[in-house]
Amino acid sequence: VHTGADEVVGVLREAGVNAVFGIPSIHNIRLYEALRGEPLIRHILCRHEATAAHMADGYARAGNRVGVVVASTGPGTGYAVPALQEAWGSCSPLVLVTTNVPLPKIGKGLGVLHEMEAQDSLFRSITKSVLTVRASADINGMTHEAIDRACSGRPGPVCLEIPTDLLNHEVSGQQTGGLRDSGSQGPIPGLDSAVSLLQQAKQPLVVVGTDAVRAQLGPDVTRLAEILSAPVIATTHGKGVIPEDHYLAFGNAVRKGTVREMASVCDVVLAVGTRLREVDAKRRGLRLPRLIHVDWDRRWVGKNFPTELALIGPVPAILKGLLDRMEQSPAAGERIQWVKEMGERLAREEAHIRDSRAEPAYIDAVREVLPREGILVIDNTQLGYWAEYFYPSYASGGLVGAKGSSTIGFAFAAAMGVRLAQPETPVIAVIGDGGFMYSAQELVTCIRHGIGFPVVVVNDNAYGVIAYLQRNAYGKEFESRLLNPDLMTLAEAFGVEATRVENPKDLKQALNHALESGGPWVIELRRDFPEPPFGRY
Ligand SMILES: Cc1ncc(C[n+]2csc(CCOP(=O)(O)OP(=O)(O)O)c2C)c(N)n1
Ligand SMILES: [Mg+2]
Repeated sequence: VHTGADEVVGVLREAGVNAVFGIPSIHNIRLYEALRGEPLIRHILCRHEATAAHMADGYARAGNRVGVVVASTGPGTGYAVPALQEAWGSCSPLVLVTTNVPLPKIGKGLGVLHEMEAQDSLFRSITKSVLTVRASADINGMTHEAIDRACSGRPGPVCLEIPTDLLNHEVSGQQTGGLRDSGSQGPIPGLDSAVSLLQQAKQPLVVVGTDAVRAQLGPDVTRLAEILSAPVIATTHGKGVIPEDHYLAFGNAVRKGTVREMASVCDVVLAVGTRLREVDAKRRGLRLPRLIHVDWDRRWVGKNFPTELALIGPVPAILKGLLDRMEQSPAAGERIQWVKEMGERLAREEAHIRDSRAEPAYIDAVREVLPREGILVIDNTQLGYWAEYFYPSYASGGLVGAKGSSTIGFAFAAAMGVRLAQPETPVIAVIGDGGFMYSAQELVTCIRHGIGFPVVVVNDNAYGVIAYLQRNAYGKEFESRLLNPDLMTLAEAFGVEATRVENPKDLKQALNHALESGGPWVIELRRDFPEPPFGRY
């Protein structure tokens, strides 16, 4: 018989989903039975729902398509919460397909197996939608709807909850679904005002972020910046939207020194494909003059920066509209001269930092072994923070981080998903000893499913950044030093190759070796990076 579970899997297949990540359970076993019969969808069997969802997140970000996590009622669903929060903050299109107790028992508090009353409320603040199926006839349409909502406009996670009995019930044939066309819209008000503001500016500046990556705005942003002779700064996720060796690319928007000064000298700012969240922009002291904010909706407009003009609607179409109307400004020559001078200043500033700090040499080792289109996946660890400032990204989405929620334990699992979505692209993950131990169990998943890439575990035997904060605030550390297992033995126990390195040269060699092997590889970098770059640079 054709059941609700078959219907879900059929819709996933139709939508082009070719991998799902999850853990089976009594409530979703009918879904697993449907997956068993579906040769076009690969199931990645995970060892925790949080890491499963991080994998799906990495897969979604790198593949620019929906990532699907399969979990089960109660604990299985609950374990996915922080990972969905990360996807939410990072605008990553995920669908969590989960279950609930049988429909007649929902909300009754009967003490049913796995029952979590108001399970849907877990996700209300960290998803675009929670779709709770309550009739078999809705399964097809709501599964389509979940994928559509996750991917349309500003992408983000969606929770699709189906009571376990409805997965087992027979459904009659195909119901209609189909993806909505979310692209067509009327004229965007404000386009002409934006053009004249930019045209008349003495010196415009462009800011890009996560949404510019998701909407693949790179080529159009670069063209617009070139027409305007406007420098481009980026939030961490936006690094590489314009390749960072382009003469208009000025790296992370929150750098002090030249970048900050530049932002304060510019008189008009075009923010496109960035929410300008506090954590990405304002928190580190970025100040913006007259601001034009191009975004999918009004949610973020004026939240952290006073906004002179908001252009709201499909961001790629608005950007095209600006490009169509924009002419080379008469001031372009002068602007280019100034931008080039600022570029030289930034290069001198960086050279000076490189001379006085140890950290950039490790970042360089990673950069040197990865091709331009390679992907670096960073966790919230000291060397990761340094990469946010000093890793030049040459490709949109070339630097993937857990900046949506600033969780730890993301990078290793997310890199697995990245690798599956882009099997031809070299991938490196960098994670701390703290973060790695949230996810090390997935080493076995790498072996089981043949997922190979190097993971650099920066081992300072500490929740290092917390120790740094404690030293700064109280002059003393407390409960931030860690006792770790031997990482070589740990990797070996999982059947994964491992190397220990202590300097940039050996790191580079180990990375090259691991990338050539194509297999999973734990590279333990034994090094204490005692401070993040934020305070100083
Ligand atoms: C899930 C979660 N728990 C706790 C934190 C707080 N936190 C932020 S960084 C950090 C330390 C991370 O240690 P490690 O991964 O070893 O990186 P290091 O700072 O030592 O470089 C902690 C505990 C967090 N961000 N996310
Ligand atoms: Mg550490």
